[in-house]
Formats: sequence, C-alpha cells, structure tokens
Amino acid sequence: MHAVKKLALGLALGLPLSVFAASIPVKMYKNPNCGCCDRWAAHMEANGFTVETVNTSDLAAIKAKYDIPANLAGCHTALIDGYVVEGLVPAKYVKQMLSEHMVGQGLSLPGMPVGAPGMPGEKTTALTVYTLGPGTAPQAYASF
Ligand SMILES: [Cu+2]
Repeated sequence: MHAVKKLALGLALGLPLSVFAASIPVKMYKNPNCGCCDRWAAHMEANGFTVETVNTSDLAAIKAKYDIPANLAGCHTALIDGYVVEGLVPAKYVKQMLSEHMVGQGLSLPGMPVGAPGMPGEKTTALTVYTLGPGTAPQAYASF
C-alpha cells in the first residue's frame, strides 16, 4: 500500500516520462571512407541518440532524394524523427529542433569545418547551422 502511494505521488508530481524514454534513433547515410561522420555519430550517442550507420558510395543520390542544395551539403545525411540533419550539426541543436518541433525540413552544417563535432582542431571562426527547405531560403538557425 505504501509503495503504491509513493508511485501515485510520483505520477502526481508529473515526473517527466522522457526520463525513462529510450534514446532517439538516427539513421545516418555516409561514405564508408569518411571518418568524421563516425566521430559525429559517437558525439550523438554520447548525447542520448542511437545511430544506425548506412554506408553508401552514392551519397549524391541521397542528397538528391532529400533536396539538399549543394551549398548546404555536408559529409553525411542523417534522418532523425522525420527531420533531415545534414553534416556535423551539434547534438544540442538537433535536440532543440526536436523539442521545439521546428517547422521545416531539418538542419545543416555545411562542409566539414574545423572544430565541428567529429572534426579535429579548434574553431577559428564562428560556425553557423542553417535550416533546410524545401522551397524556402536557408536561414541561420544557430551559431557556435
Ligand atoms: Cu564525415
């Protein structure tokens, strides 16, 4: 009886169910020869995601399928909860996008800039994460 009361109290206090939720699945398409994608995957897993890696030698086909413009292309394309995450976007911005239910296709950190998650070295300049379309011009989502 006592335990049941405690459980009821916990529920009444509104403890977030997300505390018990499984990690968020990520499907990452990458070139098997690229190492920064794997390090980005490790960064994501350290931040509560579970990454399934799909190696492909035809990333161009994936980028065409998801309408990734060339100037927003990164070294891999990831699918997360219905969004596209292109390149080495920091996990915290992916979480922010998910929690605010961002309107749009997803996010991109173009290229493979030094200091991004998965890339060695210290940043020499601020890096900007952009929104992905379709049909809308990319907008700066965050800088770090
Ligand atoms: Cu890579």
